[in-house]
Amino acid sequence: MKETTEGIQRRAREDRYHGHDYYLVDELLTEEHRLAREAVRDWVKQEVSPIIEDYFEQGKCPTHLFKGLAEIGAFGPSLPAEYGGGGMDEIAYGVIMQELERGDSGVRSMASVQGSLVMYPIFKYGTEAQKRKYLPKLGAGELIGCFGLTEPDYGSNPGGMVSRLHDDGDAFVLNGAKMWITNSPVADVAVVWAKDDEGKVRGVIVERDWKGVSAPEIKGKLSLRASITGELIFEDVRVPKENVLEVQGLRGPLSCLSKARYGIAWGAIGAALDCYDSALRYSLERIQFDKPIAAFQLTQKKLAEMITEITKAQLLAWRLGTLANEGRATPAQISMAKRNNVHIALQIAREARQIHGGMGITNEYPVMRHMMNLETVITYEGTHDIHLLITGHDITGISAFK
Ligand code: TGC
Ligand code: FAD
Repeated sequence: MKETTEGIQRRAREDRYHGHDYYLVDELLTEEHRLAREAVRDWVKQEVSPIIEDYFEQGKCPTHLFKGLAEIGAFGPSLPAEYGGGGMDEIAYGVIMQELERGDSGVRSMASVQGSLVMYPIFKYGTEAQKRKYLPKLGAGELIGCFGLTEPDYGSNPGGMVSRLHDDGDAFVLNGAKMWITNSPVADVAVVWAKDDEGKVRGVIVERDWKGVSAPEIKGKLSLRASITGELIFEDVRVPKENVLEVQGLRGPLSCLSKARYGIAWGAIGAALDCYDSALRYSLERIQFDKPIAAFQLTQKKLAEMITEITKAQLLAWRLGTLANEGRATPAQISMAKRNNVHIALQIAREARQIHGGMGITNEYPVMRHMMNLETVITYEGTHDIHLLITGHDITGISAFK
């Protein structure tokens, strides 16, 4: 029986997502990966899908989800369990990010920042005392963290940063400002990168309630609206030396970015899958000229190209995951996957929106939200063009940044 437009609209907000696996990539996953994915998919259907459109519309971060994200093991899935992580491998980490971003890129961001940009640097470069003090609480969602690298005048070029750590005996005095910091207005701790008196980049753990720290929210975002973004302002903040991380140079923050970019390479496939899933279903249900629009060649071209790009991205992510598990994934390989997978996700979101016609611009369907979110994802953690230049540098040996 032909379904009415009203019927389609009523059912649109139900989360009827199921995964798509054209090349049977699932067979390359372990039982543990599949179990992790099912658990996160169920959680997203129960906790994220029913609320996300409203939070996005209101421009509010669903901060109540931090606890649930901790419970499903989304914070540092591949970090050791004794330090608050999930004790799983890099593919499990990727699969979890994919399911979260299937729900919303902002929710995936909540997990990426906490796990890869706050817990990871403390795990990798922290002293034992720092690890014991911060990691279990971060892993449990009892503390919220943020990562301060970008500055108002230094985005793609973080090496130019002007924030300063001045040595003052038993403490460093931190001055400067960070911009575009995910979670900063709600964070309890921040991993902050600034230059010391010798001009070397150093990382410090800063607590929100220390004197001289403020974190005003950045308003007016039309993308990633269900994620909270702010500044970090430091005015003569005394950072005890016990809160300094044991790494020097730009490779400190950039190595954390590698960890997070890897998660985004998987995550963006989730947003693409949700758009494809919605477009495929809509095209089979929507009747024009007495036929489902899926019967038209032009619609089939869009859908066929979507699943082709998704399949290629899934294989890229899986191979990257196996290399990461062996400790062989290079930063440039991660850049290639982040760039490609976010790019195809954004293209798929745009095509899916077309397939939904006018309904595609409403929040009855997830595609426009994903599309708007992906404009951030293609910019943060290194822009689309910066990742291209990283590949260019890697294959030619010549840096074209400067
Ligand atoms: P360059 O000379 O190339 O490198 C300096 C040192 O760092 C090493 N390195 C890396 N190490 C590990 N992982 C990586 N990905 C690395 N990339 C570089 C490099 O080997 C070198 O080490 P050493 O020991 O020889 O000193 O540095 P450069 O100044 O020329 O810059 C290179 C460039 C442009 C690629 C880099 O600055 C860059 O990636 N820029 C993009 C900035 C960026 O991605 N910012 C992201 C901010 S955080 C964010 O967006 C979070 S969003 C969170 C969310 O909500 O999900
Ligand atoms: P710019 O660096 O000014 O770039 C503008 C344009 O110039 C881009 O198209 C870029 O590709 C191009 N460009 C720059 N340099 C070159 C070059 N050498 N060659 C060719 N083209 C070039 N940062 C954090 O530290 N922590 C966070 O938690 C965080 N969260 C974020 C959340 C959101 C919602 C957003 C939007 C950003 C976030 N960022 C965060 C910052 C993000 O990483 C930066 O926005 C990004 O790195 C780009 O920097 P920029 O915005 O200053 O752009």
